[in-house]
Amino acid sequence: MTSYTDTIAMSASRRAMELEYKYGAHNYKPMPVVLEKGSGVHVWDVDGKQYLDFLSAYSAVSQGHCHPAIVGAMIEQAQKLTLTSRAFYNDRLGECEKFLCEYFGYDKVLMMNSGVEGGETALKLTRKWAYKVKGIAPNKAKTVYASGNFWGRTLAAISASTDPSSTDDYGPFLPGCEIIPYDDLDALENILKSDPDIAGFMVEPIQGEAGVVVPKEGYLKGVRELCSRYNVLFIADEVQTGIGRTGKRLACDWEGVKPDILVLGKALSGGTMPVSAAFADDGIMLTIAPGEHGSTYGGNPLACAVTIAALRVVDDENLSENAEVMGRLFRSRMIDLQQQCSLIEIVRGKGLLNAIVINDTEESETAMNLCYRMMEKGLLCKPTHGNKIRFAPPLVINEQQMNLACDIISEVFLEMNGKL
Ligand code: IF1
Repeated sequence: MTSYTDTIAMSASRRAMELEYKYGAHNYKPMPVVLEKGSGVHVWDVDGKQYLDFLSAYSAVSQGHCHPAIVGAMIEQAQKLTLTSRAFYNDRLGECEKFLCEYFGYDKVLMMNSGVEGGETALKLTRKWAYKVKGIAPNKAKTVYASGNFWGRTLAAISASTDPSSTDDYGPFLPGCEIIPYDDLDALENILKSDPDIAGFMVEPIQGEAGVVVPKEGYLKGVRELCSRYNVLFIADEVQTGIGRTGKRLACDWEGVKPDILVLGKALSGGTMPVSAAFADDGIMLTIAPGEHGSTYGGNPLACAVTIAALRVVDDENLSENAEVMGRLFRSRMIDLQQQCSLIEIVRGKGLLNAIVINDTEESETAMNLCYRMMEKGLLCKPTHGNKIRFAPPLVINEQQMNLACDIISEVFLEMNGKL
């Protein structure tokens, strides 16, 4: 018998889902949970049930939900000045650009909004550099990408995609995109050696959407060396791997390489509002002249205030170091679980960007069923590409919370294992 309060709560959940279904585009199929509150590593649904958030909005909420220092900075700035456009100067953008350039070690930064706009900015910078510096013939510049890449949903981004769910029925595509296998330095050298029109190689230091694919040790060093040797820009898409997620400030820091163009997004604003950025030194960044690129909201005062606060939290709370320690705890617990559970094929990741590859086909429902069971037990995560489950909690997670999460994951996997 459903109690009165259950009926009300259920109607609140059902109402939210039905409204989205009736009035919203059907471009997502969310897990059946309706969230209304978040704090730190936790979120609560409309029934008041608490969950450990192990998706962190795909690594955007790295500082934890509604971090008081970030929200405080947002409220303070929101009561002063939120948007001026770039038609005029304001007192926050220059300060933020200085902070960002010193923090990440570049001459200049171009601030945008969504992560894909950061990628588009990197691609446009690469084109400008190709024609104005490298001397490639007009409209002949090409950019190389790795198969399995994901850098957003715009037509330029999907023109580089090898995933039919991103590309089907969206043609025609942008020309000038070349695809090589990920984590394959021979393939990269072959294409750079054979085609003088290559201007850039855009790559994720760890492929997130592809299922947290970690390349071999030395891959990033090899990319850096080959791009330098063949005068091609190394563009690192760190929208998902950046800002402490893999246990270092940037995933590229694990191999001590500096990309020519760095793209950041997501956690740059601590999950409060869309803020992205493309970083480059003057020889590349100054190829774009006034009026040749921009965005209404790019680098707005509110975004600047939030960005500085969000990055200060990463440093003040040692979130990169915590990601490294908590990530090792997670993978060690999952590898122990793997000894008792044939469902687990691979445990992989770096820092707090991890995934479990399920011992089943990509088409099977096993991964999704595991996620539903974990949701019932208070942990939110979601499969990527069928049989991989990504686990990416906020970097503020502590040992007690991580062990509780691993207990839930172990319970569900062992129960499901017994049933298969
Ligand atoms: C969705 C995926 C993750 C990204 C990398 C650029 C962007 C993303 C490495 C673009 C965005 C998001 C998009 C979001 C789900 C999520 C995602 F599943 F789509 F692929 F994280 F893996 N570079 N990733 O991961 O940033 O424009 O979205 O701000 O589209 O549902 P954005």
